Amino acid sequence: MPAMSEAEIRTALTSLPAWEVVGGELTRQFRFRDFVEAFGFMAQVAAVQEQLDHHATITNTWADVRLAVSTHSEGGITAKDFELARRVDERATDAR
Ligand code: H2B
Repeated sequence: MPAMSEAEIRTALTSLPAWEVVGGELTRQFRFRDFVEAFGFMAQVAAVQEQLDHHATITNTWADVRLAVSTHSEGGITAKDFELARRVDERATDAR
């Protein structure tokens, strides 16, 4: 799964409006009602990551969760990062 070009990334981002590219990674910030909701979400993200064998950097402060993902083996953003983002968004219904 090769790294995507900037044009390919721009196109893919149109279907994931909450995500943006920061520092060469696909990123999104989530805000939940409290830490318990944030942690429950992170547990779901962990399961998705294991299913896909693809892992984001997860940063948590109380009700805030930030995900940042790129494909290390390709040195860039690939379709697999976007697949993870889509699967995560399905589980973030309580986020804003
Ligand atoms: N996650 C991410 N984000 N990039 C990778 O290249 C990657 C990964 N590689 N998770 C996987 C695991 C690899 O190390 C295993 C052995 O498949």
